[in-house]
Amino acid sequence: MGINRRTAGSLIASMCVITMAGAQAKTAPRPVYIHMNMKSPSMILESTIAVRPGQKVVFINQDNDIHTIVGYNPKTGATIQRINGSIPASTGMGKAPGRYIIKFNHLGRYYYYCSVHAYLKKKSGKLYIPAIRPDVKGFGSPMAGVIIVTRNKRVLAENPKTSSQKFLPE
Ligand SMILES: [Cu+2]
Repeated sequence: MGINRRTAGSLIASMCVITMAGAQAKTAPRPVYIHMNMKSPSMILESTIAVRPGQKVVFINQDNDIHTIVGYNPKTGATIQRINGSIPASTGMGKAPGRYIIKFNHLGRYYYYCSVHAYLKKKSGKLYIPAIRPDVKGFGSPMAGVIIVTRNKRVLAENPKTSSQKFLPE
């Protein structure tokens, strides 16, 4: 009788372990993808996205042109050193496109622009905003965006559908 009870106890304990492992796997967030694509009107398909702290953000360059990701403070125009990527051009169908991966541990809004195709310009107010570089042609808007690091489920749910896909058909 005593042995049976102990066996039952350890069985329950091992079930708990399995359940917890399952729950952990479920909460590990998938990366959020940002596609840099000059065919999209904003040049960056998902120019506003939300992620949780620690969740991977993966920039994918789908163009045959190099892009950079430079973080900046809109109030001062200063560069944020931590956000600093350079993604080579995609080399064609069947080849892996260039990527830049970054994670954020702290809540907040992180602004960035591509220094090849945009530059920071001080607006008549006080904020610095990215503007189209005068020497790049065929651009409808500056190449820039914002990453919102949040735990707000409603904000997280507003991500564009494409942000969950690694590769998009060109
Ligand atoms: Cu660019």
